[in-house]
Amino acid sequence: MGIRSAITNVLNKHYALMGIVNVTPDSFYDGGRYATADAAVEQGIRLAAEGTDILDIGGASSRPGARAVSPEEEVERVLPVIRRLEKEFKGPISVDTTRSSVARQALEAGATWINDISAGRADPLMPLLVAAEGKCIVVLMHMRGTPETMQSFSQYGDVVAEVKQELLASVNAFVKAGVNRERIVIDPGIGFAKTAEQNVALLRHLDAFVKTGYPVLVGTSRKSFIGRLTDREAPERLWGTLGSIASAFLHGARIFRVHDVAAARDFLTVFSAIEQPEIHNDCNG
Ligand code: PMM
Repeated sequence: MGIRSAITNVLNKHYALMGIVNVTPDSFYDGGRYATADAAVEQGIRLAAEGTDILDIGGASSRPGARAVSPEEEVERVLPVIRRLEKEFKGPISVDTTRSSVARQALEAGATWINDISAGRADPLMPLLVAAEGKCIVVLMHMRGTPETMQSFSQYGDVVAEVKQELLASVNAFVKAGVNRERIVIDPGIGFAKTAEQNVALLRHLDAFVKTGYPVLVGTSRKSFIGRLTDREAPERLWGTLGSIASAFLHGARIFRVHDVAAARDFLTVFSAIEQPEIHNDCNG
C-alpha cells in the first residue's frame, strides 16, 4: 500500500476518528484509568468495537504543567500495549510521543503513525527518523514550550496567523529532511499554549489550516475551553465536545481525536449525512 493510500484509506470515509488510549497516571481526563497494560489494551479493544479508525497510544501526559517522564518509562508504558493491540486491531496504530527513540521502537512494534505534539521541536532527530523510516504517517501539532511551560507562552498578536506560520515552519523541517508531504497531517494544537478564547478563534478559522492542503486533525475532546464555555468538569464535557466536532467538521477538519468513539461516530454519521449528502447514498431521497 502506498503512502497516499495509507491516509486516504482512512479519509475515504471523508473523516476519521482517532480513539485515545492514555497509558498514564496523570492525563487530564482518563489519567490513571488505563495506566496498566491490561487496562489500556482493554480500552483499545473497546474503542475498536465502537468503530475507531485509528488508535492513538500515549505514555506521557501532556496536561498543562505535566512533568516529563523518562524515555525508559515511556517505552515501558506504550510498547506492550502497542504489541498487543497490533494483533487485535486492523486499523492504524499511532504513538503519541515527542521522542524519536520511543517512536522508532513503537514503529518496530507495529505502529504506523507518529503523533508528535511538538511537531519535531522536542527532538531534532524526529524529522530524520520519519524521513529514514519512509512509510509512517506523521501528525504535527502546534505547541509552544513544553506541557510543563506552555501556559506561559500564550501571547499572540494574530493567533491564527502565528500558529499557522509556526506550524508550517515545523512542517518544513520534515519536508526538508526528506519526508513526503503526503505523509503529513497537521493539527493546530487546541489547548496547547492557548487560552480558551484563542482555542475558539483557531476553531472558527480552521479554514486557514485546511487551505494548506494538509489533512487537518483536531483534538478538542473534553478540553478545558469546553469547560469554560459550559461550566462543566471533564466528565460532563461530551456534549460540548460534539459541538466542537460539528464546527470543526464544517470548517474542514477531517480527523477527530476523541475519548468517546461511539458518541462521536454516531454524531458524525448523522451530521455528515445531512451536511455532505453527496458522500452518503444510503438515505438520500
Ligand atoms: N491533545 C492531547 C494529547 N495529544 N495529540 C494531538 N495530535 N492533538 C491534540 O489535541 C492532543 C494530542 C491532550 O489530551 P489527552 O490528555 O486527552 O490525550
